[in-house]
Amino acid sequence: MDLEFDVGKSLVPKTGETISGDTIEVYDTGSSTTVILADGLGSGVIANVISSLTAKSAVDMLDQGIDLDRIAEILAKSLPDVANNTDVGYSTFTIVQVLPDGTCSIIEYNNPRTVIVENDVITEIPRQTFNVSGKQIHKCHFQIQEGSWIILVSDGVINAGVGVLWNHGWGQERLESYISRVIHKFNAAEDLCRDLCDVCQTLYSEKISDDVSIAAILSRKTQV
Ligand SMILES: [Mn+2]
Repeated sequence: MDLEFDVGKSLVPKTGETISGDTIEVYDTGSSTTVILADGLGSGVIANVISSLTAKSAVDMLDQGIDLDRIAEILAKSLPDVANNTDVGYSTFTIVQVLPDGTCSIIEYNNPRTVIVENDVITEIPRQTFNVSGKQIHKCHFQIQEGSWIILVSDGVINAGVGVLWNHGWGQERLESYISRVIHKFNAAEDLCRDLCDVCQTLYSEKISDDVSIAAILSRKTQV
């Protein structure tokens, strides 16, 4: 069965900033769709430059035909260690690639866990962890079907409501249980991204303390 992918994205900068420090890039070749979400350390222009560089170099490498594992390795090697460099050129990233035959690959480096939804139910796919230049890279590889969702979020989503509603913010579990409650209402990726951003803004009580960004992929059967 051939699948096609509806991709949406939504970014809301930290309150007081005009530009998000997160970057989402979508790269579509017709034979694969890749979404990259990078979160640059800090906020505003400097964070944006760093996350753009990370996401755009991933796109450049895809364009050159370099495979995902190698791209993750190159990115991880080129990024500084956050523990040693407090403000220089650090970015996290998530890369999700889907193919028309349903093959899905996820690579995560220091971003929140990508949410996978199949038949409107959150699915846990175990990740394998690899060490690249002292950095922990998480990977998984699995098959999706028609109607599956893959949702990438920055930590600004997980932190929504921090110190206001909850000590540690919305959190991965509450985010996932929210998604599992509402996902059946959505049939466009953009609409889900916008809804999640709206919830984050509400949880932050309109004072967003970290860039919020969400990308979603919805698989559909190819219309013949
Ligand atoms: Mn962040």
